[in-house]
Amino acid sequence: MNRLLITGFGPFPGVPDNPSGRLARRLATLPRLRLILGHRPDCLVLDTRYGALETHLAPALAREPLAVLMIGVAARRRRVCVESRAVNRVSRLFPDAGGMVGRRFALDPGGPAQRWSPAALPVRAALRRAGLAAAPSRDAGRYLCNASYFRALEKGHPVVFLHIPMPPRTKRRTDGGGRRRPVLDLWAEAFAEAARVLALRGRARAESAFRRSGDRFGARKRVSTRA
Ligand code: PCA
Repeated sequence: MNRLLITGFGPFPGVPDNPSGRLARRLATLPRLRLILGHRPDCLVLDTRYGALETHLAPALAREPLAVLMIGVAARRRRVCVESRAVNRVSRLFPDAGGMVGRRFALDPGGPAQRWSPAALPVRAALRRAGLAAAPSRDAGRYLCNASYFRALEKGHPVVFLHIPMPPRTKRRTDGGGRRRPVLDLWAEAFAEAARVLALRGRARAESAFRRSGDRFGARKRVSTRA
């Protein structure tokens, strides 16, 4: 059975402890999410290196996940942001965790200028239902988050990228029931609702692909009975 894939990132220059990797792991092991999905999602914490897109992200995408929920940190944002597009551009200024910068200005010189995620809108609605006032964004930057999103959107899987701010220093916030909770826990719970919505879209996509392949099979069968 195809599973949901959750990704986060490891450290990079200026961010020695990346909360997105921790949040991805926390979300992937959330018992409630396993219950909602009916399976334990896969989790991939990527090295923040351009090379990791080829060596780690591409093979995970080739295993045909049901859907992909991607998480990265954007230290200057104040709210969780739902990214609706990735652009075919890469920074040549900011080195990755291995000291490399983008070699060209385009991620894929033959590719489209941008890729949109149709799932961004329903995912933002899901986060809001879960009590998280996430903001929309059309700018995932020109660094690894944008590059990984551009790659993941290529094959038409339901994919959404969520940028999180740096968790506040106090690290605790009051939840709906008035309890003080670590911010990452609150985000993980809201992200579970986003994961549910993505997985539903993934199942609908898989079912329609299955139906289309059944139609083709039926058509072949009709031809061969007549012959
Ligand atoms: N944030 C960076 C890359 C890894 C991460 O967590 C970005 O916004 O591109």
